[in-house]
Amino acid sequence: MTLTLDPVGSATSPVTAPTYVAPTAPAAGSSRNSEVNAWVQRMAELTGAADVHWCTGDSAEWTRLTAQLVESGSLVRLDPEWRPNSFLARSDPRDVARVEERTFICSEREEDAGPTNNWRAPAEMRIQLDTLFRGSMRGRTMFVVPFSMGPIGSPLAKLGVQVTDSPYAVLSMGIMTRMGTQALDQIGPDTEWVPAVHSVGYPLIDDAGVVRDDVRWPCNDTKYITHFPETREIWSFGSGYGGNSLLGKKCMALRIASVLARDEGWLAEHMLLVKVTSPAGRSRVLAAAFPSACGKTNFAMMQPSLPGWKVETIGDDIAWMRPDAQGRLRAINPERGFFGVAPGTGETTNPTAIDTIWGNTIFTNVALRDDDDVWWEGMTDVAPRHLRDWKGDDWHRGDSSHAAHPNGRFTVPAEQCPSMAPEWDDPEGVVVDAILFGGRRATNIPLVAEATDWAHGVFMGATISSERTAAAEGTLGELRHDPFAMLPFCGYNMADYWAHWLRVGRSLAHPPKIFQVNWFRRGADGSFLWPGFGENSRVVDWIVRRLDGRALATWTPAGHIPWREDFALEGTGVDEDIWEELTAIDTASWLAECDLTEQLFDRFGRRVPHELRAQLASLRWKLERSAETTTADSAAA
Ligand code: GTP
Ligand code: SPV
Ligand code: MN
Repeated sequence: MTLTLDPVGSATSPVTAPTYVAPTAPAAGSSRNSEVNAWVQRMAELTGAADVHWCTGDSAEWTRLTAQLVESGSLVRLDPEWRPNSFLARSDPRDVARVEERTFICSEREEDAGPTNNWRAPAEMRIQLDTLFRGSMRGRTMFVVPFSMGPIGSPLAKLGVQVTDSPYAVLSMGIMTRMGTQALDQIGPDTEWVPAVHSVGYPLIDDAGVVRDDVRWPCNDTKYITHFPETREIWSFGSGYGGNSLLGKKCMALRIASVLARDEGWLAEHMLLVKVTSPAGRSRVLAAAFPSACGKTNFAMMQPSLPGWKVETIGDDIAWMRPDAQGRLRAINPERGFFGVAPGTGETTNPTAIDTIWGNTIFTNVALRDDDDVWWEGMTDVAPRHLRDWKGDDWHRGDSSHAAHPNGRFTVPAEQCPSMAPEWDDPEGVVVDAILFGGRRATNIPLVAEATDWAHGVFMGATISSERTAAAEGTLGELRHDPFAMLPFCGYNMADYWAHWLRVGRSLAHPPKIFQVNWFRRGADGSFLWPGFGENSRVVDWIVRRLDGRALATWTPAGHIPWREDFALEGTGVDEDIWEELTAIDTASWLAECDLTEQLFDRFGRRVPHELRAQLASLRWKLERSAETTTADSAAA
């Protein structure tokens, strides 16, 4: 096969130096687990890496790697007074987001991947991967990155080892996971661990021994993000960006973990986790699934506008939830940092994130100010007069192009977030009281609705639709089904996943209540009807009072929505007319949506749980029979 040797940046002319010598085998024995050592050795041989470095995750390693990357031009050191120990990375413009079209689930049987995943036969993919990875790290260091998803030693945590030729991925994994010696020490001779192989696919020496210089952001036009659910392996080739390369995140903590969770009776979810405390001092934990770039980080760090409320952060992207001995759902955040969307993050929308990223942060694909700090759209109301944009080009205020890429991100340790709940790294996790499902919907979906029971809640999750964002390659704004916000992240057949959710619900003596929310409904003029952000605390207030049996609701075919007089609207500027628009359930468009749901279900054929077919039938029946009926009921249901 031929690698696409397609350089970016300037200094790329290859120099002929036929001095390539096969690397010597790495020192074995760095892990107590002999399989880890043997695998590392095999990967070094396969990739032809020049040397192997076992990462410790300590600060000396960070200092050395960042200095090397600054030296080579891959990172820009930000002004140490404004932004201490912080760096800007600019990616290849062709490598800026997850690549769903290039993401594969390689289960033995195609139907186990299901119609919403790309599938390849494992044997066929292995041949492909062998070709791609053979020699892919020539001239480079292969880093061995042991990591724990979840607090070290937690009964809910899982271990993995990533090998990678990207020092940027090493640094990012060091922020996003418990990485290095502490994780490696957890892997004993019989411990389960997930092998994760990553190469940017830009060797510095080709098959003929010709040497070439490195480039600022090495990657390859050929990309494969592949998962083997049966053997629990990850292989990722060609991209250095985000979820494509930080393999602990989407690949391990969602795609592989969802399979482990199915087999072991728990849930691996694309959800934020927050602890909310009412003015009366009672705390509750909410988990919420919103699709990529639809407000999880914002919600997780919310500064409530409602007096007396407190929101504390536990996680902003992934939750692992497991039934406990008391029949409650217990959750941990398996990550230890945030990989947050930068554009739109500002003093008014997310002041907590702004406080969090004071230093020790890697910024990717945002703009650089003349004083060596960062900027992006939405950080301040007025842009600086002059910037270097995310590609490194001159940018002037008023230019029509984006200064920051819409999927530009910050990578920062969770410990720096001032709103972290003390329980955020509790190895035992926290008990979840409510689950929210949301999407980016201009129409139809009300501000908030409560499911009548678990099965109805699962139906709400299964039927999430959302407008596409810049978090993945694809058509922006296009409305698509994104069940449970897991469309790109479920490692097996989505219909089986729905059945698993129903099963877990049945196993819980105290299941969380389920709600659907939508901050993104728009009026006739196209503007958002709901102010969002800190004002979402009003929805939290209603939800928590529902949990306590202290809030009034109106029955609709779509679930129970707030009784307006019992919803804290004062001060939002939302008047009665806007409220009507925000909460309207339009029969005709809901019936049309039922047809789309049926089409979605039909893609899965007989694997769709009958409970969900029954929910759809019941929804249609309710819409047809009782469109205009509204009755107040009390919460005590
Ligand atoms: P991933 O990290 O990609 O999984 O996404 P996320 O869900 O954490 O995304 P994030 O919180 O960074 O979402 C960012 C986008 O949502 C920005 O465009 C925000 O302006 C927008 N957003 C967040 N909360 C609200 C809200 O309450 N109302 C409105 N209108 N927009 C919001
Ligand atoms: C998402 O797209 O949902 C993310 C960013 O959280 S990435 O890690 O790149 O997948
Ligand atoms: Mn995400």
